[in-house]
Amino acid sequence: MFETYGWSETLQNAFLPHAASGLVPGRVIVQQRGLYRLITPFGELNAGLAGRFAFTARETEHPVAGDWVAAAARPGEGAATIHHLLPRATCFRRKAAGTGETAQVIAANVDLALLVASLNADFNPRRLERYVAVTRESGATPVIVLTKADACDDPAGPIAAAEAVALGAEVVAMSSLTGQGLDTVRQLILPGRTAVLLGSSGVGKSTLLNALAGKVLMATQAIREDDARGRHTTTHRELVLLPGGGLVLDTPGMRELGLWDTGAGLSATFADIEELASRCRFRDCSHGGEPGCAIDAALQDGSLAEDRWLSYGKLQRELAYLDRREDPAMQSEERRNWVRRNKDYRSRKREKDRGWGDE
Ligand SMILES: Nc1nc2c(ncn2[C@@H]2O[C@H](COP(=O)(O)OP(=O)(O)OP(=O)(O)O)[C@@H](O)[C@H]2O)c(=O)[nH]1
Ligand SMILES: [Mg+2]
Ligand SMILES: [Zn+2]
Repeated sequence: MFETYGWSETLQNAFLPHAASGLVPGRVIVQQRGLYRLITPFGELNAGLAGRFAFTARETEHPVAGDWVAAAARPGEGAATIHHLLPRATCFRRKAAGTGETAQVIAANVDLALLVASLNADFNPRRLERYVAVTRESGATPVIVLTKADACDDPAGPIAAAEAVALGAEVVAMSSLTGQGLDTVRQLILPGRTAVLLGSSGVGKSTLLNALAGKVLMATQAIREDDARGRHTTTHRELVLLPGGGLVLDTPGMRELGLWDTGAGLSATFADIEELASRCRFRDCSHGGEPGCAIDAALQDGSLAEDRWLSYGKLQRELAYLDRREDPAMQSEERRNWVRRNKDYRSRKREKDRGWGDE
């Protein structure tokens, strides 16, 4: 039973020193504030952090759903105490809500990120694009899941819009109601592999999990009628073992993942723009009206969508902002340049006043 939760040889090796001190391995399947539920060789145990661990570990090293830990088990009491975090294979991080000063770890050891958006409302390709970037950075594989196909008269438009920002990520249109596309999603979640559901409240993440599980494990709730937004029904993160052997982590809806140092992810998501930029006549082209600028040319002939270019600039600015906060010494010249170029572009476009916010 325990092995089916994704235990591997790498983890076994990392765990060896802890085995010597009498601890057992466990995976965090539920995380609700400071309380954890672990799956261990003794079955499920409720757990808290050992005082010393809570005191010395950095915030980002506190266990989250999906993490593997070394714990002292008290099976008689159905309880355990977490002493160590095992190394993470992948890690989803975002800026903490509000301040943007500290990273918040959302989920760990995730192989596949199901980036969920609803086809009938609140469809925002720009947000999907950022989710794809964050996912690539985390080390997990992004898949765009478009839900509520049954409630959409003309899914072709949104599907094409999603494909345009997916850059290689698979796009699945599905319905948990009719079962359309459900098998496609199911087949992506291989035995022993972990998928996380990410997306706004009300898009149908928990409904999809229930459909995959074949029974109601998570509560779901109708979205509000006045503004078609979700109600934040799911309030904790929970990892569920599917009948087919795959694992799915349900999460509370979030409006924005935010960004946390997506250097590599960003390049993958905007490979086309970076390829274009490499064709500008001048190596240090600011894409601000220089002769032979490939970006300008592409914007003019329409082969590069203006939205996409602006979206790229927005991500670059977020990154530059994070760079400054994270480590002033590591500010990269390249990123500062992009900020400047984008400002140039914006001032030239100001009269059009498209509005920057995307929400
Ligand atoms: N028509 C239709 N409705 C769906 C589908 N999937 C989910 N819904 C409905 O959408 C509403 C919200 O679904 P939830 O699964 O609770 O959404 P969620 O993403 O988990 O929301 P949070 O937990 O708040 O993040 C519910 O009323 C579901 O019945 C679908 O495929 N088709
Ligand atoms: Mg939910
Ligand atoms: Zn240029």
